[in-house]
Amino acid sequence: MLNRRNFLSKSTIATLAMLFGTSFTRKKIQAQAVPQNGAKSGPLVISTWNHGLAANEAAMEVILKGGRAVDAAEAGVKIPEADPEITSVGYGGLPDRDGKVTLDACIMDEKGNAGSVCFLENILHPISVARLVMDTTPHVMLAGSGALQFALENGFKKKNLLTKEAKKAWEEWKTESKYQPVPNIENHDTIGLIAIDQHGNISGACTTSGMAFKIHGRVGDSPIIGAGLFVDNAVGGATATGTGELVMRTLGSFLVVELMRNGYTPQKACEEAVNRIVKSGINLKEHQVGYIAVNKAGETGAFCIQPGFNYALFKNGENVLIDSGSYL
Ligand code: SD4
Repeated sequence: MLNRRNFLSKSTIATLAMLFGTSFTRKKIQAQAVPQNGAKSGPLVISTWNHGLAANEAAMEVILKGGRAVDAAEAGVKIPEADPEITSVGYGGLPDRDGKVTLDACIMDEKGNAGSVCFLENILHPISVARLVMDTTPHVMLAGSGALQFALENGFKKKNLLTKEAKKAWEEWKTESKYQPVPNIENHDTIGLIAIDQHGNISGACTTSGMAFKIHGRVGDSPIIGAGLFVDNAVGGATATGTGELVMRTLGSFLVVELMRNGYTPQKACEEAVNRIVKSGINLKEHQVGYIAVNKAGETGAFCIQPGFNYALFKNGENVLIDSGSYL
């Protein structure tokens, strides 16, 4: 299970590698991370939590090969989706209260196209199913058994996503069966990632196994376009993590992008989106919500309700983990 020590060791390794320039990839990246093709900013990848470091690496690799931001975003979030140690995304994710791992994911490209799946079971890469919904159907969102049927028809294979460790955690939870969201632990670790490619185009992806031990059938903010993720190539992109219900009620990522459209910096826009939640009068101590955002100029921002949220930023050849500012 992912814990604070893992958080530290992964980020420390990344930071050391960066400082001493031992990574060939990073040297190559440093040389190329400048605006090209008339873009307003250099390539950039920003994503939630410490697992964003590895996701950013995979995404930047795609960008530096000349790939589109949408391909980068998909490739990036596939890393935590496949990692069994990450108990809040894809394989290894903590199940719902019935012991089923159910997945939510969405993706948006630079043309405003969007694809999404929710309440999907037994598929290793829900983000790639969301991508296929976007690219090959007239729809935006497929749910549950319909999403699974669509995936299988398109060559995805069924996989049991419930690892031994996640099953054990569920069995322990069942002894009390008490649902109490706790901020900044494994049940609030969605990966949301926004990428800007060498052409200055912006795209994003968001994927999660959602709240641990949720009611079977519960869908969070992550697959909802405008809640868990929103991108407008003329303005910027934003993505959310945390208690999905609070993000859905305020359509948080759309709000952040609209605020940026109206002149807010990414930082101020994230702060205002958190303020909307704060003003609703919820018990702040019981919840975490974090936003990250980037605008067309490559300026970034992040804000959350309470300390503990961090994000990975790959910019100017450096991939670093940064602590977000918080309301509390
Ligand atoms: C959800 N927002 O399903 C997701 C959970 C999350 O980090 O963010 N985990 O509500």
